[in-house]
Amino acid sequence: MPSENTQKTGRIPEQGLPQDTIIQELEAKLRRDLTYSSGKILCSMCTDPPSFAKQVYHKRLEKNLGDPSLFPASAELEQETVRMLGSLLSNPTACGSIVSGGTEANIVALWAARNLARKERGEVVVPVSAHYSFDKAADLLNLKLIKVNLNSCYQMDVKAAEKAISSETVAIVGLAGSTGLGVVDPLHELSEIASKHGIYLHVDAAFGGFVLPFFKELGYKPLPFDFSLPSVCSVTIDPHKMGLAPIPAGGILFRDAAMCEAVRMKVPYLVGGETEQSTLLGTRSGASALAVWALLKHLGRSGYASIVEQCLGLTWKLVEGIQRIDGLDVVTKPTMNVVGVKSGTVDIRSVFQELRKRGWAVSLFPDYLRIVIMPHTKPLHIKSLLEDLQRILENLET
Ligand code: 0PR
Repeated sequence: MPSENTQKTGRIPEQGLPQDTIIQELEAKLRRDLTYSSGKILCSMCTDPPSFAKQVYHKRLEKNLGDPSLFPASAELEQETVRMLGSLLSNPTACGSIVSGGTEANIVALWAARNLARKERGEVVVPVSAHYSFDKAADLLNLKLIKVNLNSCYQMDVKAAEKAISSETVAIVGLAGSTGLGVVDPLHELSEIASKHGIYLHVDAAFGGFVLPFFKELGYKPLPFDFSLPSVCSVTIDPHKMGLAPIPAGGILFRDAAMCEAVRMKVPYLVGGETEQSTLLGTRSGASALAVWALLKHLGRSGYASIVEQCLGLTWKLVEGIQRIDGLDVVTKPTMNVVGVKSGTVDIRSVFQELRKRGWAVSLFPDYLRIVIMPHTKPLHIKSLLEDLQRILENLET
C-alpha cells in the first residue's frame, strides 16, 4: 500500500492519495489513543468539548486573531469573551486575551510583572506546588523562582512567602487549584502581603477558575481567589480545562489596561495600520476564542454550576470509596475535583502500574496518585475504578 511506504520513508507521497484511503489509515492508527468516553482518562484536566463548541470551532478555523484588522468582528468577540471571563472573576472590566493555554497565560503574566517592575531580571515567589509552566516562564524571562514550602494543608506557607520577598521580587504567585491536589493557596493573606510590599500578585486559576466561582451557589464555603482581592493583578483561567472548550484555549486576564500594556507590542505594517498584540503567539486561533464565546453563552452560569456540582458530587463518592479500601487513603480532603490517593501499606507506584494494566490512566506524583474527575467521568466509571482498586490492594498486600 502506498501509504505504508510513506510511513516508512516519512516522505510526502509523489502523487496525492484518495481521501478515503487516508481517512481509513488515520482511523486505524488513532485507535491506540485513549478516549474520554471510555471513562478511563482520570489524569487529564481537559475533556471532550460539547458538540456545539466543536461545531463553532470547526466552522471558523480560518480566523486569525494575530491580524485583527482582517477579522475585526472576531477580535471584538474575543474581547467580549474576556469581559465575560472577567465577570466570572469579579472584574467585568478586566483586559486580556484568549491564549493557547495555561502555560502561555502564566508566561504572559510574569512577562507583564517583570516589565512593570522595570527590571531585566528579578525573582518570583511561587509555592513548590506551582505548575512547571512557571519554570519555563522563569527560564525564558531571565527570572529566578524562589520556591516556598507548603503548610500542613498543602497550601503555600504564607510566612515563608513573606520571608522570601526581597528587593529583587517582581511577583508573587498563588494557586487557585494546584496541579497535584487542586488546593487553593491562602490568597487573601497573599493579597495583604503583596499590598504591604507593593508587589504584583498573579493567581494561577487555570483549573479552579471555572470551579470556584460556583461554590457559593452550590452551598460550599466560597474561597476568595480572584479580582475581588485588591492586590490581584492578573489571573490565569483556562477555558480548555473546566471551561470545556476545545483545545487550545487559555485565558490571561489583567486587572486593568495599564497592566496589559506592559506586554503590548505594536505591529505597524498590517492592513489595519498600527495594530497591537499582547500575547506570545502572533498568528493565533480565532476559532478557539469564538468557541469559548459561544460556549459561555450556551451553558450560562447555571450550566457551568451544574457541571461543577456533578464533578464535585462524584469526587466525594470517590473519596468515600477510597477510604473504605484497606491500605488506601486520600492525601488531603479535596477542595475541588482533584484527588490525591496515597497508601500506607503498599508502594503507590505498584498501584499505578496495576491500574495501567487494567487500562486506567491516572497521574503518578512522587508520593501519590492524582485523579481528576472531569465532566466525562460518570458514576459507573468511579464504581468500576473502586472495584479495581479494591482487587489491586488485596493482591498487592498478599
Ligand atoms: N496551571 C495549572 C494549575 C495547571 O494545572 C496547568 C496544566 C497549567 C497551568 C498549564 O496549562 P496548559 O497545559 O494548558 O498549558 N495542568 C495539567 C497538568 O499538568 C495539564 C494537562 C492537561 C495534563 C491534560 C495532561 C492532560 O491530559 O496536569
